[in-house]
Amino acid sequence: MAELAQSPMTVDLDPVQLVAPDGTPTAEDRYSRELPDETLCWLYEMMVVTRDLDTELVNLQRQGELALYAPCRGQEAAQVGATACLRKSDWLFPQYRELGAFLVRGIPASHVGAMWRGTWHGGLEFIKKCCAPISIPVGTHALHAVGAAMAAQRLGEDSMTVAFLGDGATSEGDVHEALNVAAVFGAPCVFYVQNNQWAISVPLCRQTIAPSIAHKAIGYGMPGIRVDGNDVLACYALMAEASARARAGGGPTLIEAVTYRLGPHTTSDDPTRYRSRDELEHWLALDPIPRYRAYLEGRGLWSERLADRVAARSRRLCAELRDTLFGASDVDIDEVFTTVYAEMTPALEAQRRDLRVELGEEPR
Ligand SMILES: Cc1ncc(C[n+]2csc(CCOP(=O)(O)OP(=O)(O)O)c2C)c(N)n1
Ligand SMILES: [Mg+2]
Repeated sequence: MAELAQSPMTVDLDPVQLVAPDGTPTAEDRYSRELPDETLCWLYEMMVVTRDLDTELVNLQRQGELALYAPCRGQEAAQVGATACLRKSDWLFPQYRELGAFLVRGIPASHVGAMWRGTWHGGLEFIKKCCAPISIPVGTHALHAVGAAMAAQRLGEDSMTVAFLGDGATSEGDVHEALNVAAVFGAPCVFYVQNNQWAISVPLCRQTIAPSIAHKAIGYGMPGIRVDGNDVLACYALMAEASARARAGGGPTLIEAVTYRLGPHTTSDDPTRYRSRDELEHWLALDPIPRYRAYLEGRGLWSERLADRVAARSRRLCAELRDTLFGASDVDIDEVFTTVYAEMTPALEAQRRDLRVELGEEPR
């Protein structure tokens, strides 16, 4: 069990940045940018593919094919970087906006689509891909991530868990409890907060008046660090460090990835009602994809051939997404009732009958 934190903890307000917005390497020398060339190109590929599939999912919603969708445009670096450095046995506990993390983990976009279409209420290949179902109730999954981390600890496994949280989620009681218990028991869990500046229409300044979200780590007695969430290599490096610490028994870390949601909260939202054009312009100039492309160009790794290959893969994956979604059979509505308990309760039985009557499958 953890001792009381002895050394005074500090959190730097300046986010760690390895690649400047113009694509040049920064002077930061505490973390490495050195990855194999193919990994550097793969990170680019995953960010572009994430953006293209995200756009396709928005379009599918606009065409009436999905009930709702929460786009991740602008957060590709934060999601791809933080997931790409993990092992496949590390568990992901997503909020609901983590398309980039799912794709890096090898979960097809059609699984995400089926969830938002309402034709599948299962997880995202839960066990096979070590990925929990998305959590619409904000922040509740932070507790699950800590519980799973503590289970791994007790089983003597060397896996760790990641709780993907938003800035808004940090105001939830569940997240406080998760952070505290993780610190006390040294749980191998990383709390990865994508601070995208907004929780629907509530700005960060109405969420907290702490110097930063990462500063809250001090109160829990765990390391807290801010990273430029639009810098894929910085997100990779910080998660690599925090996950290695967790696996080695060094306990949890709170990472605040400073980023921006370029699109609406969900397809039901109109962000022009609550944020300014100037703010959007500011963040558009910090778009993670052109920045990383410029970095690859500087290293002689970007080529038209790479761009063409990535575009072709995106097109193929978008077509696959549409074909799989449209080709799927209708959902078996019984599953909603039969998969809750080992034996159905009388209340569920009654609800099932009501629904069947409403659908005209049983007489009134
Ligand atoms: C417990 C709970 N309270 C409120 C909501 C409504 N709600 C849905 S998303 C959201 C904002 C969450 O913001 P944040 O954690 O910053 O994540 P983001 O959407 O920005 O990725 C709210 C308040 C909810 N789903 N669950
Ligand atoms: Mg947010």
